[in-house]
Amino acid sequence: MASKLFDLTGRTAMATGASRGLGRAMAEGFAEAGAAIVLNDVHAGRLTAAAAEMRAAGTTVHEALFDVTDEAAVVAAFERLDREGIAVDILLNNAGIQFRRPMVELDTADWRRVIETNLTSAFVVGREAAKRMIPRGRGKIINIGSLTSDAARATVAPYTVAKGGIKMLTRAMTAEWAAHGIQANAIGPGYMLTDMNEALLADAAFNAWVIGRTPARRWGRPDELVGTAVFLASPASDYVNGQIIYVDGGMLAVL
Ligand code: GCO
Repeated sequence: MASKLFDLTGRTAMATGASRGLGRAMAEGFAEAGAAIVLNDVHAGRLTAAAAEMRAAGTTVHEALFDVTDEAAVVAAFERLDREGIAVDILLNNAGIQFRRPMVELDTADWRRVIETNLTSAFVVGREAAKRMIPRGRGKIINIGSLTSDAARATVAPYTVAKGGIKMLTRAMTAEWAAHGIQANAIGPGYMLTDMNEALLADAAFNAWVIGRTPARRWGRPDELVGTAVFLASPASDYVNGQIIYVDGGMLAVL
């Protein structure tokens, strides 16, 4: 019984910004559960290398090189998948950037860039995926939020606002698409050991703060998101809609 609940055999999952880090770990988790992968990144070299590594591990990988902030490129990528007969059953909206700067020193252009990459892209890619999921009467959309979907930290305002928007976009997707058999949910990772957080990890004071503020007393590993991601991508979550699940070592649960 359990094996069927979490089985992704026969399904295809698109993961954006997934040649490395959290997205790569979750894409590999989907593959482990049986899914074929449409692997997206904006960096050609990273995408090619990641696809080769995943194929070497036995995964069916379709490479999808596009910038999630380029609407025309997103639309063209889905039209290409249509032509190739590749249906996206599961969408992992993972692509995102971080930009740390106090608001009084923040250029509006940098604000816009973070909002576009971390939030607007999830709408655009989600819309293109949903257009194709609705006629099929089923689909899974997993948006990657953050602790900052619910709590703010100084110097990361555009990221915080975008990730708060991800939580509400997930609910907006639910409002419009749940009746069509699409389950849209989000994952809020805690402080994870990724390239994006390299500068934080190297900062002894910040590192001490994370360890002290996290009940689990440690940073999370990218692979620790896989169980939640596979759950939200699988039949096990067919009646779960509009939720954000924090995988954060308990940080948001305590003062
Ligand atoms: C930061 C970090 C965070 C984490 C993550 C926490 O600068 O505080 O980059 O944003 O990456 O989003 O959930």
